[in-house]
Amino acid sequence: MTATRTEDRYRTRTRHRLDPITRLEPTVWSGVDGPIDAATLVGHDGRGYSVHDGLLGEAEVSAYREELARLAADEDLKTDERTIVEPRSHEVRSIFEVHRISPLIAELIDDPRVTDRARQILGSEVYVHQSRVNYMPGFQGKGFYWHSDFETWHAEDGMPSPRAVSMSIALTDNYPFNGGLMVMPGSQRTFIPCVGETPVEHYKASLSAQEIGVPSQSDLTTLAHACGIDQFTGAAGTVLMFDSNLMHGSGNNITPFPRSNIFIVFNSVQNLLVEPYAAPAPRPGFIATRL
Ligand code: 6CS
Ligand code: FE
Repeated sequence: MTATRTEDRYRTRTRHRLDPITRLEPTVWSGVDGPIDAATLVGHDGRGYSVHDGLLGEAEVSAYREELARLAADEDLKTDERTIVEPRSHEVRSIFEVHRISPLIAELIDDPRVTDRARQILGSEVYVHQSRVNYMPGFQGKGFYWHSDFETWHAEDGMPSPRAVSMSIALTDNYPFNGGLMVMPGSQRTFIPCVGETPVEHYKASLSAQEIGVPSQSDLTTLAHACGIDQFTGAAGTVLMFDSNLMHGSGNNITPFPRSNIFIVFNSVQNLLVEPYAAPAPRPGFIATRL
């Protein structure tokens, strides 16, 4: 039974523009110790993201890379609704709920190197809100326009507060030129409302190319001047942890070098989904886990 909504402190998807909202919640919650050292934690609190080099070893990375190739070649998965293909090449772009599809990737969810970091940042017990593998293939990988994940998870999944953290586990080297993630450091402290009502079954379009729930160019310009833009780079095995409300996006990948990752979102058990704040109906469970 989904809990009913309380007041909406992060109104979005309105007909007219609303001013940016200063976030009330911390970026790093206190109360739970873990493997992240104090300096990294301070950096994450300020910038809204942190880079964890070499979290996975080479042998693990190649095992996950082989798993991604196996999943992409699985004929049944190609027609599964959890599989998103690239708009033009129809190559596999993402596979959602991958922790329930792949026993190997499911092991990551219980790996203390992963889950203890999420508990430490969120200051509570956590659960998987969403998991996916992104292939970002060479030559044809399409990027994602600027957005805040929390804006979508609040509007369409009913996530009350930005008390969730994403972990992007690089399975290939992330260079500045192969569709690497760009982030606006510190932008997690400002919620940017978006104009435009959420269409019915919006996810069927947005997971390929999101047009509703993206900030205006003027709000993005103001935010970029205030925060700057960092480009995430890192070798395979590096983990990027970033706040649910961090403004981020990625360019297309026209190089021969794929940018594949495993993407796991942990939500705090103190932040369970309620009714969507700005959508006709909740998105399916394979995109947003409803406990
Ligand atoms: O809508 C979502 O939940 C997904 N969309 C993007 C572009 N990033 C976050 C998330 O995986
Ligand atoms: Fe995103």
